[in-house]
Amino acid sequence: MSEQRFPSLSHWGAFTAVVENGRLVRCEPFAKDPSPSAIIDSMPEMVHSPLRIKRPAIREGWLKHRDTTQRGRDRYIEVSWDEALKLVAEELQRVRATAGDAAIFGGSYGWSSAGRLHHARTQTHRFLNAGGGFTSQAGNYSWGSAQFFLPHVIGSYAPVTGRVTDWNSILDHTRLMVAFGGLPVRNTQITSGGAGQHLLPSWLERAQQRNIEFVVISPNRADIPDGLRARWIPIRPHTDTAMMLALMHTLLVEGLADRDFLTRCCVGFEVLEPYLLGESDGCVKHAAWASQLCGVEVSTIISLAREMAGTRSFITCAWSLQRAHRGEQPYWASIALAATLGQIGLPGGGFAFGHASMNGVGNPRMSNLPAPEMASGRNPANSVIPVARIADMLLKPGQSFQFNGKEGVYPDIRLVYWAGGNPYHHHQDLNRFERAWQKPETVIVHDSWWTATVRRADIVLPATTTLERNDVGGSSRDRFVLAMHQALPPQAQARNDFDIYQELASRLGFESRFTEDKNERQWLEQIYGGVERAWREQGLAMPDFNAFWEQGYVESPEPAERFVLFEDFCADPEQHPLKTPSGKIELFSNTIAGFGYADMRGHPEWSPPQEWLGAPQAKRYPLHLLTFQPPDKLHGQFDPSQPSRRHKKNGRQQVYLSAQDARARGLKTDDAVVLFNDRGQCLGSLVVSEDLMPGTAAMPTGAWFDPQGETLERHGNPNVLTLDIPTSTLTQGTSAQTTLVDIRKWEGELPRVEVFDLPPGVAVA
Ligand SMILES: Nc1nc2c(c(=O)[nH]1)N[C@H]1C(S)=C(S)[C@@H](COP(=O)(O)OP(=O)(O)OC[C@H]3O[C@@H](n4cnc5c(=O)[nH]c(N)nc54)[C@H](O)[C@@H]3O)O[C@H]1N2
Ligand SMILES: Nc1nc2c(c(=O)[nH]1)N[C@H]1C(S)=C(S)[C@@H](COP(=O)(O)OP(=O)(O)OC[C@H]3O[C@@H](n4cnc5c(=O)[nH]c(N)nc54)[C@H](O)[C@@H]3O)O[C@H]1N2
Ligand SMILES: [Mo]
Repeated sequence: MSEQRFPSLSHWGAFTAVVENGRLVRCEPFAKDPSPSAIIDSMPEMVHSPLRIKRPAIREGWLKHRDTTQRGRDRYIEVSWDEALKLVAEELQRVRATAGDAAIFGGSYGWSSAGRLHHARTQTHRFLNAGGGFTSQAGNYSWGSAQFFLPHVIGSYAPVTGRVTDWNSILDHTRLMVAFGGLPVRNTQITSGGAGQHLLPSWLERAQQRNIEFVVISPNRADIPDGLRARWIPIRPHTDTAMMLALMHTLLVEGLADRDFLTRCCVGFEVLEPYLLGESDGCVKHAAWASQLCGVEVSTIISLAREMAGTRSFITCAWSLQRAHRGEQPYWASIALAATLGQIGLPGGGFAFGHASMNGVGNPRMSNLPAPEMASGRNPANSVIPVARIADMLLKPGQSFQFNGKEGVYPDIRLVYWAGGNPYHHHQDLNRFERAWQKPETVIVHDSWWTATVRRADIVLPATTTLERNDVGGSSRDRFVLAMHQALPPQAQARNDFDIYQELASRLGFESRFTEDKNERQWLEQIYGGVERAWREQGLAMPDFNAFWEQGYVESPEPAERFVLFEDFCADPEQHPLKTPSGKIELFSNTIAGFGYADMRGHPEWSPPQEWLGAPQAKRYPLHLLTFQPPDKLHGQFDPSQPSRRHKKNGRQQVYLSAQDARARGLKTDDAVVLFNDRGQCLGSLVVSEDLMPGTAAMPTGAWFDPQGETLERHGNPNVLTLDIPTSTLTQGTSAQTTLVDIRKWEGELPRVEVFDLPPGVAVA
């Protein structure tokens, strides 16, 4: 058969799927993408992987006697779709009838697909909503702390979603870009919903041509992308707040603070100022004070403050800074620092978040153009937990919790339903999570591959991949809407999540409520129609659905105007107030202070996180482990593929350590090592790095969880080590970056990694 070509899209970019004889043979990057991601090259291998789930399967212990303790250790029995769906329908009915709708946990957090119709999490919510409701999850692991925190300070969380001063404004006006957490281009391969273009490399190249200075403040010099001339200021993890406070202190005592801006556009500086000067707590936040904490030279802090005040400077903070215990503080402090500099609202000045956390941040794009969207409906059960509190919820039913000024109660979960996410990838302290995962009576998972979460489900349903169905995708950070043509028939017995839910809804008597009597094509037309209408209202010529589908994409023009965050507000705060209680930037928040939480005052402050290099535990575990995003894949997706395996040695995930720390432990590159703390141990393969600040270790996330016995993880999944506590009482985000460990050489034979074998009972063909 001759070659067939289909336009498609993933979170790592748009591409053409090339199919020969019913097999995906390669993915060619979208012609308009100047820097496509190599992750597309893993797709042929993964779509046809032996680790695909081929048939529905039921865990034996659960099937025979409703066991909940052997998840992850049991055999599977492959069954027909009819039998599997019958069990799922019965379980849903039973739990709703006996324990109530909120006893079903369907938060189903995770990245699913770029296509918006077949986005598994959305369909899970739609289905569970239509059936009576469920317990859901609020926020995300990405920037979930900022999401609930920033509205108190700046009236919105839009700047953390990517709606920040655009790169054109930076190119023309910024002279100095200060990046806390750096600009790791590897992360900008990805954007949620998928993009037509990857642009950060070209923005950085142009910035370089214009001699914009870059300062990267990070424990890891590898956060400076290849080819970028940048000054590296190594900093101890989690101490950015101290450095920011000292930068502010310097501005203040040297008469460089913009007092006009602080009074015109902010409230609360009268409380922050005495704190900086040490008048309110007896501790002056000068550079020498900060230097002790953050490890940055006094003179470096002072000269950076002067430099920032002396030129048009722009501050950006990686999302990782808020994925940490007290992660709100560096964000609040960076806003306060930018306010003290008085350049917020000026072209190329002020602050932003996540310039290299995701593709498209600061990408110029016309406002008011929605990306394709699919609604999930209303949840009648009205039960929600903060996303990262899942283990607490399962372990402590009935216990109350605080969240953003309100009290909630953890529901008693009997059934967990997950499609499109991988909690054994994303959650912290996985040994604790293993205990929590035994609590529910029934766990149902749809996925395409036998991931660690699937291996801990009672009922496993095989889902199609993106290439096996039609869809529409796109991101609010990108100018393209992209058609996703079905390139392959469903593999083995896989079904679309939508079709699985339709069939279940039919068995449960609410099919029309779920489908709204629309098939795939009608839904795609509706999703596209939403975009089409909004774009036309902005005066854009939009093709109709058929023409769009034929062409494969539509592209909105580059905006004529530059976007500068808070330009209107800063020009006239009375006319264009922020949506904060005061209408201004809140450097002191009465709302936050009014919550009375012990772990958060009303203004940005240095307050040590539970684990960091200055904590008492650092005597036992003297390395701060940073778990960065994997360069060769998205989270745990495609971990079995060759490109991902190439970043492992002896099958173990690589872990980076400074030469000094490696020497002190007698370790060298390629040594098998074990990382450990009181929560667990995982194996890794050592890489001695010239880039890491002593006292830190770095390991990417993404290795499929593969435990042996009670605490050893064989493969290199750092989430057996991470701390499962909230960022704060206020936002309850994940503290994934807050982790102390030590590392030693692994003695003896390396256990085999087994997570890439099919589980017992599952047939190969
Ligand atoms: N230590 C540490 N942990 C972290 C982080 C960190 O920085 N450090 N980062 C956190 C962050 S920011 C995030 S966003 C999370 C990510 O966590 P997740 O989003 O849960 O991770 P993924 O591996 O992307 O999981 C998505 C799953 O959906 C499946 N899937 C994809 N498409 C479909 C589909 O169409 N149907 C079905 N049924 N399934 C599908 C994939 O196969 C995959 O198993 O991890 C978090 N965890
Ligand atoms: N290739 C690839 N790209 C991805 C993803 C992926 O899985 N793969 N995931 C995507 C997702 S869902 C998200 S949310 C984003 C996340 O985007 P980020 O949160 O920005 O990504 P990270 O890699 O966790 O962190 C960026 C850098 O911050 C530095 N850092 C960590 N802690 C500190 C600190 O306390 N202080 C300072 N100054 N620096 C610190 C680390 O050295 C790290 O390399 O990435 C997205 N991009
Ligand atoms: Mo994320």
